[in-house]
Amino acid sequence: MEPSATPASSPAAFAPPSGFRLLPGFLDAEAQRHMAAAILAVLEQAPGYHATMPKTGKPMSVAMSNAGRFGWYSDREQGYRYIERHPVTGRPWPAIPEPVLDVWRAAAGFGHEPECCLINLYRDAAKMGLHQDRDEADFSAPVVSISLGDEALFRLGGTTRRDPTRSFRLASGDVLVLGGASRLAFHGIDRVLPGTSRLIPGGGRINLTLRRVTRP
Ligand code: MD6
Ligand code: FE
Repeated sequence: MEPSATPASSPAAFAPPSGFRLLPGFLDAEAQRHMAAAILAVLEQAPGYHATMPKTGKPMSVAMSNAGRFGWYSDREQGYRYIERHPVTGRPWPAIPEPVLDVWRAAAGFGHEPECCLINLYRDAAKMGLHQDRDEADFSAPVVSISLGDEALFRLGGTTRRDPTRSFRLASGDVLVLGGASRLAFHGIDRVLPGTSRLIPGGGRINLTLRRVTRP
């Protein structure tokens, strides 16, 4: 796919790193409803929390939770890491719902199951700064992401922070794969477009990112 143009001030041509795949409309409306219900059930067991930035302790605007053996977490003292229990309830994370595993099996092209499903919940003006996913032990497995609910402006760059970036819309049901060279591409969410979907009760957007954490 060809990402749409960014502001004309963009200093250099943008080419998505290889291994980047956008699968628009991967989930139909019924599959989206089914998956949203499964994720809301996970959130009942493992409520969203606001992780805090390493060193500064500034809370992230996105609420997070996890399913799977490992959950991604961050706080001021110990920074970004994976933990095996919910930071507030102390319970192990719920299992990754089967329909979510099915997306990984179909899209990842990797012969081992994911170990983490990070749930990002965007309400109101929540956004996510440009980052790399690099807290995992092995970058040979891709990261597979699933978007549910309101549309978002996703920004994708290269493997250094200075590389040119492009933004494009992610809609409910879209699946994105960062594999190969794009596995370590910088990316973030500039903003969510409120009212573009009715999938999530109370509005907003849920993004699921599926990863391997350990080496198989
Ligand atoms: C989001 N996504 O879509 C944030 N990371 O809300 C990510 O941070 C992400 O979509 C790695 C691979 C795919 C992603
Ligand atoms: Fe990410």
